[in-house]
Amino acid sequence: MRMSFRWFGAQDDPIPLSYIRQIPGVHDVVGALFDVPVGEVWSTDKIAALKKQASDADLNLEVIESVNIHDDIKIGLPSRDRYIENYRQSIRNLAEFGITVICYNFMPVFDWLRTDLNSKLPDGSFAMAYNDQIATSTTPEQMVEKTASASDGFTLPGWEPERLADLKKLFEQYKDVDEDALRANLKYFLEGVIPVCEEVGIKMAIHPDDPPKPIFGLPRVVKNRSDLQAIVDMVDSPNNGLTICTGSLGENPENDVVEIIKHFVAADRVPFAHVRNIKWGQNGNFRESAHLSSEGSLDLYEIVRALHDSGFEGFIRPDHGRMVWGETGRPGYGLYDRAMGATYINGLWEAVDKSGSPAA
Ligand SMILES: [Mn+2]
Repeated sequence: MRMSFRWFGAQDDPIPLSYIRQIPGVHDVVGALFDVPVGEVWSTDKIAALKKQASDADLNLEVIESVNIHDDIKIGLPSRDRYIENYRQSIRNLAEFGITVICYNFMPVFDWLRTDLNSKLPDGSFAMAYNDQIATSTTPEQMVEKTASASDGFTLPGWEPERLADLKKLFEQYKDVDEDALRANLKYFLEGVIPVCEEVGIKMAIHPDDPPKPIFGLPRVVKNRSDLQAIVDMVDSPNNGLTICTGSLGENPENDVVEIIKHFVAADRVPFAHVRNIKWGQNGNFRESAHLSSEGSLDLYEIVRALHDSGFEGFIRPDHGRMVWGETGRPGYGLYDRAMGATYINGLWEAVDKSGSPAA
């Protein structure tokens, strides 16, 4: 297991790499090029610069999150072939610089969705929350506006204003895309990129939908165990992998995250895991919580034990954290609570490892 930490780049992240380097046990940073428009090729110059920033801070950079997928690929428009060709080139370019894992998602239009980015918890900290009733009574336009105004001036991953500028047109384009069509378009994409990944040694790792259910009438195909199974079966290759995000999958109490981990890690399909907790409410509502088992609805000990005992050899990062100790910044991505999460997960891993559990 290698513990990592997400970083949004020198221009866009208030947390310097030198701080990340000081989190015990974190030697890997998860990065991306946020200034490359979705669909364009990631140039070797820009990748080289990112890699150098990491190595200058004494951090490894092997995981990219995300190389985003152009909506034309998800919709299945003829122009997808050009975007897939660009993606293949980005994979080749990333491999040249030692990248081994690419996290991505296949959610139409919107990436993750929360209805409150700054919900106050009983201990005075702030976390992101999802209320199903609010989500279903808000229009997509209102949601974009609401999310932008609550994000403390930061662009949130997946909520890039330029991509969401013409929501009406995007929704119109998706009107005939149901789950089967979206799944077929994902398969078409994977058939295009996995052979390149096999050639250059990169593992693709699809991130689950967050929340794991359809929103605004848009289809979602990465919601549960059977969706994940369908994806690994689309192209039968260890390079066609999954990012197990315990929070995203765990938002649906029907998803048995521990069982999902055991199954797909044993099948060698999990190069990357986001490990965090979630607190269930009523009627599909939830809020994010500290990573500790006792703070949420998921048992992080069982999650880490399942990863360890199944032989997980990939990267882990703590996922969204609360805002604590007066910190401000990009919602979900402050330094302190995520650093506590990394340390907690490292502690669980060490305990499991030394307790005589089967060796990883
Ligand atoms: Mn995640």
